[in-house]
Amino acid sequence: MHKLGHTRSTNQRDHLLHTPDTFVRAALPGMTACIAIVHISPAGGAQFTQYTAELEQGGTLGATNAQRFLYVLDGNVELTVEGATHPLTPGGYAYLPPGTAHRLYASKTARVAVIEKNYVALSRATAPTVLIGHEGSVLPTALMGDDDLQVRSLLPDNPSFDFAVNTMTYQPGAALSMVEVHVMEHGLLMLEGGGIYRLGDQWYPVTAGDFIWMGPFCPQWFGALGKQPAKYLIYKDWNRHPL
Ligand code: UGY
Ligand code: MN
Repeated sequence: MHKLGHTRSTNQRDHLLHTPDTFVRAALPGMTACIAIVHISPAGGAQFTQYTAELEQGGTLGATNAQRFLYVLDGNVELTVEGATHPLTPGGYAYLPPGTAHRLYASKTARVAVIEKNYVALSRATAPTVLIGHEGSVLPTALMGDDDLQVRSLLPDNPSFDFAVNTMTYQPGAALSMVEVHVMEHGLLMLEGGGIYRLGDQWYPVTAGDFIWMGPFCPQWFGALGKQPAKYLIYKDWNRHPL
């Protein structure tokens, strides 16, 4: 049905709300039976790239020279790396250091959140090694003592990583305790539920399936609405000096 030019999507200097009605799909180099929805990239003002890869059964992702983080949203994939093949189900994730040879193959139709970032080295730390995990085995911590707001850090607390990826789960009515303004940027995919996101000077209703980019210093706040928990996957650059 025609929406007469209306959408919740908006592209502002310091934030982007990208809603499914505006997604445009295109294959990226090296993809087979796979298509990408690029949510944000350096062309949009970010220092990283995030896309959703939609794979048909038998589909594969292309290669990259950057670091790559994968989080399975739906379906089943197999990740072959360093001579072993790892089946990944929804909630399964992987971190691949820059230039790691690997193959992501969809054993069933699948959707995968993909984050790519050029690695910023530290003089006394080498790039991290391959990591494969499942969100279900990551212990949550309560954000600032609020048991209704649980954070799961999918990557280890280790300065060799130059980014972090977490999931955050809000019980209905839970909210960030403050408006955050910080140097890190975020890529955020709403996985479940919804609520109101403050970005800059605007308040946006958001729901599962939406993507948000927050640039450095973008004022941000979220409150969960509805009768089910709201949950999102959130990227941030991390562990590096701002200069
Ligand atoms: O990690 C964070 O900065 C997180 N609390 N931000 C957010 O949820 N918008
Ligand atoms: Mn934040």
